[in-house]
Amino acid sequence: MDDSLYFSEHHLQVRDMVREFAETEIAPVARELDRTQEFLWENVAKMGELGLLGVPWDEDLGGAGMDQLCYYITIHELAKVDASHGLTVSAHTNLGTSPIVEFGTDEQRKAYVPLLASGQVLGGFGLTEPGAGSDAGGTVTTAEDKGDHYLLNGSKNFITHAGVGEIFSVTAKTDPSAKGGRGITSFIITKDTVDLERCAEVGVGHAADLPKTPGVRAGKKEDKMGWRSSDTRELIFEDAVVPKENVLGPVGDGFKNFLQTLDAGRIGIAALSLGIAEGAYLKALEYAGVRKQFGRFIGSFQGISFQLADMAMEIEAGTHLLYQAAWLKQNGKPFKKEAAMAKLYCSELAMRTTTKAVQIFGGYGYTTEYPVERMMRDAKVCEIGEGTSEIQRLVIAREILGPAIDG
Ligand code: COS
Repeated sequence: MDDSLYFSEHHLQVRDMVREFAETEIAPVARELDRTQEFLWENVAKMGELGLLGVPWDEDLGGAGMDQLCYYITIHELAKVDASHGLTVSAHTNLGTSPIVEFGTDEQRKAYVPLLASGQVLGGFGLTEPGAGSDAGGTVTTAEDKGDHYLLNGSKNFITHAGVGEIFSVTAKTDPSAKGGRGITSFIITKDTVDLERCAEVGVGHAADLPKTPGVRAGKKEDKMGWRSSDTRELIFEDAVVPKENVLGPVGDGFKNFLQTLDAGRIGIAALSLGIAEGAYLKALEYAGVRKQFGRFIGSFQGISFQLADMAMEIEAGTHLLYQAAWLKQNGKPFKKEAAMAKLYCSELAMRTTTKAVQIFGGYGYTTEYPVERMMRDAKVCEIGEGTSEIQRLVIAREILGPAIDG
C-alpha cells in the first residue's frame, strides 16, 4: 500500500517508533513469554513511558493526544512481533478506557482516565459471561438497587487484564424483568491487581490510593492456546458494593453502550490480526529466500512463490479495510459495518497466512524455534474474541439487508 493514502509524516514517525520498540524490547522475549505465560510488567512500564497506553486520549486527560490512526498503527506494529503486547494496548485502551471517556461524567473521566492513559494502572471490560458470549444481551449478573449503592452478584469470564488490571467497566442487569439487552447498566468497578509484589518491583501497575470495590476478585488464570502472555481470568462479584456515582452512562443503556465500544474494538482486533498476518508473511518471505531444497531457494518454486503472492495480496486488501474503518472513525462517520468487515477479513486472513507460513517453514515451522507456530496459535482467537466471525457476518448482513433480515 502507498503510505501516503492514509498516513501523514506524523503517522509514519509513530509507526517507526513503535516498530523499533517492538523489535528491541519485545522480539527477544516473545518466545519465552509465550512459553511461561508471564505478563511482562517491565514492558507495560516502557509502553506507558512511550505514551502507548493512552494514544488517542487528550493530553489534559493524561493521554498522548494522538489520533485514531496512530492508535491502530500502534496495535498493528506491536502485533507483527507479538500479539499479546498488541492485545494489552487494545484491551486497555479501547475496552478499558474508552467507555469512561465516551460515556463517563466529567468527574469519572478526571478520576480514572489519567491513571489509565498514563499506564499507571491497567483497565479492562466485563461483558462476557459463562452463558452470555455471542448473545451478550443474555447477561445474568445482577445489580440490585440498595439506595445509595448497587449490590453486584455474578461473574464475567475471559476477561483480559482481570488479574493485572484495576479499573473495569462491567455490565449487570438492573432490571431483571427486562428482556434481552434491555435493563442492563454499566458500572465502573475497581480492584487490586493480583500482582502487588511484581508491581512494586517494577514501580507500575498499581494505584494504592484508588478506592477499591469490596466484593470483587479475579479467578484463576486461563491456560490459553494463544495470546499466552496476556492475562485472562474470570472476574467475580460477591455482594460487590458499587456506589451510585460509579454508574457509567444512563441506567439501562449499558448493552447499547458496550456494543458501541465493541464496534471500535473490532477495528483494534483487525489491526492485531493484520499485524500477526504481516509478521508471519515477512518471516516466510525471508525464509523462502535462504532455505534451499533440490539445490534451489524454495522461493523459486512456483508452489511457494504463489503462496507468498497470495499472502501479499491479501495483506494489501486487509490493510485497506483496516485503515478505511480507522479513517471513518477518526472522521466521525459511521463505521459499524466497515469495522465488522475489517475484523472478519483480517482475522480470517491471519489464520490463512500463519497456516501458510508454517507450511513454508516445513518441519521447522512446527517447532518453537521459529515464531510462526506461535503466530498461528495467536491468530485463532482473533476469529473468536470481540465477536466471532459468525457475529461479524451477522452484523454485516443486518447492515446491508436492514429490517429484511429479521423477516
Ligand atoms: N451500537 C449501538 N447500539 C447498538 C449496536 C451498536 N453497534 N448494535 C445494536 N445496538 C442497539 C440496537 O439498536 C438495539 O436498541 P433498541 O433496544 O433501542 O432497539 C439494542 O442495541 C439491541 O440490539 P439488537 O436487538 O441488535 O441486539 P441482539 O441481542 O440481536 O444482539 C449482536 C446483537 C448479536 C450483534 C450483539 O449481541 C453482539 O455483537 N454480540 C457479540 C458480542 C461480542 O462481541 N462479545 C465479545 C466480547 S469480547 S470483549
